[in-house]
Amino acid sequence: MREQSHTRRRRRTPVYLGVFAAAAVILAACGDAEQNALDPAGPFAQAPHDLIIPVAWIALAVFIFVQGLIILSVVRFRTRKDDDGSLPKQIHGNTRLEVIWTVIPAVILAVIAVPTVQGIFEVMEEPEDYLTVEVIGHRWWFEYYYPDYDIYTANEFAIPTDRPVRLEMTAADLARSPDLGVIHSFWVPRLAGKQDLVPGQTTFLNIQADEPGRYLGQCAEYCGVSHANMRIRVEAYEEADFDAWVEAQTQPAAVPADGTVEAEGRDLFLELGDGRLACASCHQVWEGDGDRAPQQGPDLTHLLSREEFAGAIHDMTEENLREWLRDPDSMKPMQYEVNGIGMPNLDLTDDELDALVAYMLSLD
Ligand code: HEC
Ligand SMILES: [Cu+2]
Repeated sequence: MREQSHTRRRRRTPVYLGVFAAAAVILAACGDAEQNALDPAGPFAQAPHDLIIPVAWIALAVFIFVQGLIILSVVRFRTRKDDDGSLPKQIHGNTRLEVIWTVIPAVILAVIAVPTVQGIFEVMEEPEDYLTVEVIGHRWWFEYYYPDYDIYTANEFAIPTDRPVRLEMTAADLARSPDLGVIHSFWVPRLAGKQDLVPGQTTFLNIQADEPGRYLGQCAEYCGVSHANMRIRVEAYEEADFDAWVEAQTQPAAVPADGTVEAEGRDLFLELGDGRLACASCHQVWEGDGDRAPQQGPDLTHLLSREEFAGAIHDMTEENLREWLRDPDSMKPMQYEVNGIGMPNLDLTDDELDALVAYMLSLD
């Protein structure tokens, strides 16, 4: 009997070793991550962080205590050579023990609940002197609107350092696009916790960065085929640099001079012909007339001011833009033909591609 269990255990050991090795490799990837909630960069990320750490220590103490007891009993009550094979003393229920192991965790949880609930209210509160940025979750990209400056942008957005920014968030619904309204979640771990974007509702999230720099995040609520291709980039600038960014973004797009290939691209952008949807029916390039307005696709007025496109998954290079216009689905699965979501393949000819890419590259 004992022999048998011994051989079985020996044969299984390599499997466990494999699992541990895999876990070690996967966990090693967690080091040096840019999306690291354990490396808060502002007060709204600091508050939850200051709770996570003591709670983790308490959890570690409980873990060591419980595992210690398990190891102790395994060693202390193991089968010995002189064992006569009889069953150990059978115990069914022990009221005192059960009360103890119910009351202690209940007390720990009750104590942790006090600063947790307090902290939730604190980070949700409307801060003083904040900047408002409206966030709309689309499949599969984030749109940003600054009501104070009438700026639209996508994927990447700028904030001033040392000033709270209050995000007023919702998700696109049928009123805005054929998006069919799904829930997304905004998560930039170094700036704040997660908050859902819900169609037809407004949710709020405060973020703030103490130091200038780039803070990365992504959609954290499964929202369809390109959920994993829906990233967030926050550029935090010192006040003067932020003002310069605002100044640049509020400028209308330059209209290319007549007779240039860029001007040809602009004509195609407004009117593609052959019954194809115009780019301008989904995208805006604001040239200074009237108000800017939300569209089905990202605002392209200052496309080149962003370093990445399509949910911030591709570098803003000529080759990438060309491939995007030639066959968007090859760059990011959207299945426009199936559900009308995302960017369609417009069967552009090589000449049309040349002109449109030149025009896109002029939108700085
Ligand atoms: C039916 C609507 C629609 C049409 C027509 C359309 N697009 Fe798009 N486009 C989109 C959507 C939606 C996205 C965002 C896709 C994503 O990132 O998930 C997009 C993304 C883009 C981007 C990347 C923008 C960024 O910052 O991420 C560029 C550039 C672009 N389109 C250019 C064009 C051009 C040029 C045309 C015309 C040849 C065109 N689009 C036609 C809907 C459209
Ligand atoms: Cu999403």
